[in-house]
Amino acid sequence: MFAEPSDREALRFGEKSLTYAELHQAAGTLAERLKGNIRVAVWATSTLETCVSVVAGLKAGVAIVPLNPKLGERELEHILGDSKPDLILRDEPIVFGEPGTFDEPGPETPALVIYTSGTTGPPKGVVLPRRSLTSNIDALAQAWQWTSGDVLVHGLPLFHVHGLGIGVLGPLRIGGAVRHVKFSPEAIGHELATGATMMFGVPTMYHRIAEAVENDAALADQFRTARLLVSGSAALPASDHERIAKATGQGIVERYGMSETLMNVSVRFDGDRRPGAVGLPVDGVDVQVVDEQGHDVGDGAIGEIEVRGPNLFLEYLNRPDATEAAFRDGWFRTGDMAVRDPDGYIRIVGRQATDLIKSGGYKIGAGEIENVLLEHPSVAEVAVTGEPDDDLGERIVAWVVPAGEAPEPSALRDHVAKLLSPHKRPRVVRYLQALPRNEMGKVLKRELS
Ligand code: MLC
Ligand code: AMP
Repeated sequence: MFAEPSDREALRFGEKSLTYAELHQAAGTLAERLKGNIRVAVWATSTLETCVSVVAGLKAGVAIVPLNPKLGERELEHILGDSKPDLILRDEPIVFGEPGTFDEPGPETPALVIYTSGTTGPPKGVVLPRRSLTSNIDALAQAWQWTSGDVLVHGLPLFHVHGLGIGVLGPLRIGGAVRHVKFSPEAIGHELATGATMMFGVPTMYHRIAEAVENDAALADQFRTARLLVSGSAALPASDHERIAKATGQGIVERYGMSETLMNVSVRFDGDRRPGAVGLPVDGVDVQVVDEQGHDVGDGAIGEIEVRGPNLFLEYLNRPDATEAAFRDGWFRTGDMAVRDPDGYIRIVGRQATDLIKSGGYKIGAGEIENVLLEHPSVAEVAVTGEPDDDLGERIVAWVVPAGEAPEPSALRDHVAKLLSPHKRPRVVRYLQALPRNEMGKVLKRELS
């Protein structure tokens, strides 16, 4: 699964780094302790220690459940209750003992359990087997001409497939390096100017880079030196794509993925970097764009994306009902709507569910926020929607019918941040006397804008 021990640098977080030899030694030492467990949760702080714990789990054939370090109490309780980890690690001290030898577990062995929001209810645990990761990283290496000579920089969180699945495990399999930074355009630019060759980011990060490089020629030059900038997790606005290309000469490569599928579609390194398009299916992955009956809609028409291939997850943990509902005739139904151009390029145009919000690249279910807001004593009724936002893509809006005197918006924001996660907090709170409803009593969210 991982590149062999050597003196090459594998990981760097600030001042701290590990070579491949050190990584194998540290992860091997911890793996001895983890052997025999089924699932181990890791508080996914942005640290070297988190990466070593994840690699140790994978060496030992244990499934890792990464936890957002800012997880609120309600969401944490759900994830621990659902995944029942045998152990929970947090910034586990790195010990250089024996690297040990470990048999490679079978390809269907669970590797990661990633919690992701749905339209209703609490997040579901996406169980990704080892072959999803290995096949997908290998396909991306080919698509992006990604080699052991590459040094990847990013500032993504380590509890999702973007930052962890491909942003850490990618370089560690390919044999290149990853440098992790606290995100700012300047921190990324500095790394690109001092040896990093490629960057991963969500569109919010590229929006902030676009703003920064337009006003700072020296920073723009740092981005100019990159071999490859990749965007994903949400749609990259064509305007930000063009602003960055103008200021830095870099055409951003966009790719489309999901927790359940890893990366399905991408622009190739030597492909046409067309703003608004995510490119072609990666090697080994079948993609179709279908109507409601599951028939291909043909080029130029809007349909739902369905996916098939070795990249797919095994199941939603403890949710056979949800797993079954996610597939049709062996194809995984993404819920994303797209158009295929005559040359096969895919353009994502939206998603089926109005109750799923993508904010800063995080997927957030309206239902989970509504449920916790209803627990607040000052909230009588509530509906949560996503509104277009230049920076976040979408911002979370809570439409509240107060019980008595209207609460401070900050009280409601803190309530959600504390029970769920800070990124799920409403950025805007609007008060109403009543929610628009149909005769059945269902809230008409499309009328809230
Ligand atoms: C603010 N903060 C609060 C708060 N208000 N904390 C508690 N309570 C409150 N009321 C804190 C935050 O915790 C944070 O702290 C800081 O204020 C700013 O938080 P934010 O406003 O949420 O950050 P923001 O500036 O919006 O972040 C932008 C961002 C972030 C782009 C850096 O959204 C991000 O990292 N996005 C990446 C998401 C991602 O990886 N998605 C991939 C999913 S996988 P502090 O200390 O943190 O500054 C997927 C599949 C695929 O989609 O295809 O890839
Ligand atoms: P998650 O469940 O957090 O893994 O988010 C997956 C979702 O992110 C997908 O279903 C898409 O809606 C969205 N997404 C990921 N990449 C892109 C992209 N390049 N363009 C548009 N949407 C994207």
